[in-house]
Amino acid sequence: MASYLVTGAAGFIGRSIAAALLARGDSVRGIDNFSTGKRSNLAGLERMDFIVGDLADPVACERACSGVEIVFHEAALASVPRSVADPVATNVACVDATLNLLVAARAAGVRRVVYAGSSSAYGDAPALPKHEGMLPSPISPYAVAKLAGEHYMGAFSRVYGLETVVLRYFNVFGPFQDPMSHYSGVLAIFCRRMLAGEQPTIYGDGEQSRDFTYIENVVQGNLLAAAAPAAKVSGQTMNLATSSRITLNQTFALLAELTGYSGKPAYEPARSGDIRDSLADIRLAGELLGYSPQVDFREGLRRTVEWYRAGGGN
Ligand code: UD2
Repeated sequence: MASYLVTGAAGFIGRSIAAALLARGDSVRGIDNFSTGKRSNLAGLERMDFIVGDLADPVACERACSGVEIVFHEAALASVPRSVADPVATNVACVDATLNLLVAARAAGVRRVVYAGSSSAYGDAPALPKHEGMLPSPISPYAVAKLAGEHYMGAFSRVYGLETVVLRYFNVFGPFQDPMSHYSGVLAIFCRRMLAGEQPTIYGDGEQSRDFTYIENVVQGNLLAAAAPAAKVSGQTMNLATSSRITLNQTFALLAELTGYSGKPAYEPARSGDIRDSLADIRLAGELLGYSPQVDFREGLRRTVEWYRAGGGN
């Protein structure tokens, strides 16, 4: 039986991966510094060996990697506007931390690291869908930092023979995403506000589009990436998404139906560093992992609204 480490285990995606591993009986360690993760996200994960620690500290990385075979590296400061406000903090949490983790993973004899990449790597070029053969063109400090992490994965695979797999997530949403921060993902913020009868804000004209990906699909992609033969996936980068896109205005209308919100959104100027349109080509993950999304956007949104309605995220 493999032994797994999940970084960012008290965060939205990390806790969801840890829950899936524990549910199938695997042995899981988690690490989080609670910078954006929450203690309440650890409910139900009591069997996880949990460490409070910051990956910017090499000693914490060493402790976390000891005895581990496979790492899911989800820890990050995941927000474009946060990185615009404080690029150095984003760099420390996304780049320094990733390098420290890789060094510790190699020293501990970890076999594989599966990395949470970001669709922001593609930048704002108009060509859609985005496929992995396109040249990265990050436009925000966050996108640069996540892309640097991807390149470190590639280098550790080439130079040291560590097995690495990069999964480029496209706007993940679902239960356990924090709705409280100004830096939270848009769907978490909209769900919370609209269920509370508060007006949501759309930055820009609302015609920007995203390939919103329900969390269950991302968990499935990670489990497949951990299990796939090294010859097929090591050193590879692939999109993880649903390959359908929707505008924010359309999303608002859907959420109005699901939440019963009857007001209109407020419109404010577009945020700097923001990307206009995003849509993934997911054929590579299909070929290399056998990945295909199991939950579509509407069903994912319905489940997500129900989770927040039942008090999740408070
Ligand atoms: C980027 C990445 C995503 C992930 C994420 C981590 C792209 C296309 N996507 O997501 O893969 O790495 O960063 O944070 O680069 N918005 C509003 N009102 C709000 C909040 C947001 O209108 O209250 C807008 C925002 O300006 C943007 C869209 O909603 O146009 C999505 O914003 P987001 O912060 O949820 O995610 P995004 O696309 O920056």
